[in-house]
Amino acid sequence: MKDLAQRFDENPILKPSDLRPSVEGLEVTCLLNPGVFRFQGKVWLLVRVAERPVQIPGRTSFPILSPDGRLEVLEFDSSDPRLDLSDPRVISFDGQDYLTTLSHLRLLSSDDGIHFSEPADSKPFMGSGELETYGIEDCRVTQIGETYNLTYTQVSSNGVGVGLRTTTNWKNFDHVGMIFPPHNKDCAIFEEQIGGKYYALHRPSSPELGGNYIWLAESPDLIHWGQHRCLAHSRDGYWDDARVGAGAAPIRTAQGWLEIYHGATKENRYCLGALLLDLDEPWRVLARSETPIMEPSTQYELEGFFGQVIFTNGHLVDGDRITMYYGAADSVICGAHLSISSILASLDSNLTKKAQGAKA
Ligand code: MAN
Repeated sequence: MKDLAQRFDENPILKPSDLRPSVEGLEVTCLLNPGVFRFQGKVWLLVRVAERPVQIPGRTSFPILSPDGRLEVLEFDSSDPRLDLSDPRVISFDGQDYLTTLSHLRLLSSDDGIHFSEPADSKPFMGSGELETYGIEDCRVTQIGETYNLTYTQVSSNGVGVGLRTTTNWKNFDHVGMIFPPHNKDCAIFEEQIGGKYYALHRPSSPELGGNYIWLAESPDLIHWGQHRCLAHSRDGYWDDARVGAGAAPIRTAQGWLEIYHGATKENRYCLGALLLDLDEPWRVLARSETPIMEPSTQYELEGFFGQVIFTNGHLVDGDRITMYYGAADSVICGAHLSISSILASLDSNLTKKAQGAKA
């Protein structure tokens, strides 16, 4: 099937050199996976900014935060046999895992949705407390009424979980805390209640028995989540055979909730596909992409800090048109337009069993 995305001619729209480091001594290494929302007539991106010290040959260094917010730099001899640098995103030293970069979130705004800049008075969102010492990542922004709900990945030596912060004015924030404990990420809250309950997609991992699957949870208050149900497995022999995870909030269509999700192969090739969920019973998967709706193909998607990656967790919807923002090759921010009706037409709805990932 052909790729359905119309990429912006201006791509990449943001690259690391466009932003200042958050503190002197660090470099902005990558820009990734923005949350997206409208506020006060502008389009806003909540971009993940990954930083580390400028690397000195023969040394490997990376920052972490102390629970009280101080920046510390850990440094190792790159030839130390206890060091495993096989994945550019993760460092393993003597059995202890770290990230090679420390991520925070930064707000950028735009009048046209293409040219973004950082308002002079805006402050970076840093990790805080003992659950965010390795940073915060990949924030989904779901507006419900006046409140913007920010669900993001909290990383620390305690594990990887989902945090919630809320705001109505983007100046004052309520740090609600961790809503899905480790190991969990890729949490997208629905923009409206269904049958009086809030719903969220999330992605726990159970590597020994099970896998990296998309789940659905419900809540009376956006804080306490239960009634967990597994919606979509990774699928052997498919483009999403190793892991799947939700993108941004599902889009309400006449046919059902349309969710754009990422799927990765065992070789870490990240593509996008879609799930269609029943409007009233969102735990019922009606259809799923047999083949990707968007796959890495341009030079900026194929090559970078971690190549062959398209990862989205933010979009805007105007009628049939989705303006989607995404991280390419874990390096730069890009945009693309997609048509809801074309995605729906591409889904195979005779696949309910396979859609849920049931083994044939
Ligand atoms: C994980 C996440 C994302 C990242 C992809 C690809 O799913 O950490 O932030 O973009 O991997 O590296």
